[in-house]
Amino acid sequence: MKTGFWKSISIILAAAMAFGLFAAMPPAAGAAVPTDTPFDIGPRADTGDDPANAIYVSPAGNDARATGKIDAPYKSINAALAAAKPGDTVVLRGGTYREGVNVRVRKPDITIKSRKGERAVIDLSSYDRGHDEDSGVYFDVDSSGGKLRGVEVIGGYYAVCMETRWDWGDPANRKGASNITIEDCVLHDSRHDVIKIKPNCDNITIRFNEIYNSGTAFKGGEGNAEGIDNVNGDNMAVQHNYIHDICSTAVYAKGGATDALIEYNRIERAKEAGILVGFDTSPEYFDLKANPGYYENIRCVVRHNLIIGTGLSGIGLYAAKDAQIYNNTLVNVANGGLYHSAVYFGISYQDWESYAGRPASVNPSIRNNIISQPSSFVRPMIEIRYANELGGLSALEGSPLMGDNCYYVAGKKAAFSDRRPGSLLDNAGLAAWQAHIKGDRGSAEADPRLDARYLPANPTCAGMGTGAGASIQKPPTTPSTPSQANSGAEASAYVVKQSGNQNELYITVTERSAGGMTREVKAMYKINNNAVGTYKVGNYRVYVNTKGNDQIRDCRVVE
Ligand SMILES: [Ca+2]
Ligand SMILES: [Ca+2]
Repeated sequence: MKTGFWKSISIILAAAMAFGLFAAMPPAAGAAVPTDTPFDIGPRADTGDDPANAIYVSPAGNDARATGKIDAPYKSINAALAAAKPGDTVVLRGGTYREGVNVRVRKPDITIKSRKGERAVIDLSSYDRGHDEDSGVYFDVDSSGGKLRGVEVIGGYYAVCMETRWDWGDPANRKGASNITIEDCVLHDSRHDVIKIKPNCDNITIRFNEIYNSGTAFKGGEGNAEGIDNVNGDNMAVQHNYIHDICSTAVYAKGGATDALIEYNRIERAKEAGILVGFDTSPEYFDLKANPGYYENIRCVVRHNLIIGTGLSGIGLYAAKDAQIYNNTLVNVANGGLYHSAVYFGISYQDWESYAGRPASVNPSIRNNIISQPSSFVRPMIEIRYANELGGLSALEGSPLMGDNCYYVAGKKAAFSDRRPGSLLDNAGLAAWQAHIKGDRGSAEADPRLDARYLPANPTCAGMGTGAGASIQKPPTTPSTPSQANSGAEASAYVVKQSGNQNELYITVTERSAGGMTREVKAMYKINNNAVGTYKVGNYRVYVNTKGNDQIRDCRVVE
């Protein structure tokens, strides 16, 4: 697909080559973030004012004479970090920093940020001798509470790495670097993963970044280099990022990662999958007290992502427990042709260890998604894998809870497959699939007619896909924790007047768990003046009375 992004890049490249400027061109610094996305992605310009305790660093600074004040900055970020106390902010002036080693954060609650209106670049594409394993920015085990904001990082083994005590040091303290926020950054051209989250690195928030070109170590060949690779880090939030041109999978959370929230990201051109809920992890990384069944992923929420152009599944589930996959839009996914389906149930092997668990995925909820595929697509929309190895491995236990999805393949019928011997279904149509799983009600096979911003123009798809309804909003400041145990649900609604007799009705159902956590399900319907009706919102039906044209006279969950 020739997107605006590629057009603009082509023009820049042509201009650069014509004028011989290519080598001297400054990094793009997020300029290539596409604007045809129905929610905000990529770095925000405002990195905040300098705090009173700022320690300044400048490429023109001098470590020997530095005070850290703005008129006597450090030259080296690591020298400033050595002088910093917990709670300090290291403010980087514009320009390129080549430390030759990790920028290594060893103390808690340190912020590293570009100065407002300036762009600092940490370039680790060349190394000091013997440091080619170093990352661009390395949050060491004692760096919890750290922040990285508004900085570009080029290269590194990982561009940004969170370190753990999982397998070394004091056995009474296995914690990793936690409560870290990476925001408004441009992170790219790492030799392996762009962002690495190791076990027990919990509460990592990654938002409003541009993340691209992983795996430069592989020089265009096959290799494992994710955009975001999370192995057993809990409560990760990945929000409003633009993640593109990834050498393997754009984002995965595996090894028993719990409560990840992955939302409002645009993922484009991943050679392998877009988002994997779980994958395949060596057994020694699992926390068997919290997760005795060796689930790769627990309670992940994947919603409102736009995923375009992946070689393997747009979204895959591997040994995933209680995953929720809703309101995502998938375009031209699983286009490699050989493996996976658009949404795929895969199998974990966990190193084939006799004691490992490799459970089937269980209790997934997949609803209100749009999958729009070109005529070149040859794989199923959904496939449940089965493997004969290790006594027989099923990718899913029971049937998935599904509904209100839109499936479309240009010029062809959508196909659905279940490879489990006890419930075989081979490339069947939607109606046969619905009968097979006794579900996926309310789903349609229809061209969503995605517009220039990937929103469905086909009214059959109202409430489906990313950006549906009133859900185009900023992310919460803290990741929400989803829960399966809903003790109640409340509905609210409002009307937006359109031309003539036409209105848009936005409905939100807020689920409350017994533990007090909340989760929202949203839908939008085109209605006429004074409409009264019952509307589907996720798995709920909500009665709304709009008598008085745009007034909400009554709004309640009826089932
Ligand atoms: Ca990896
Ligand atoms: Ca954990």
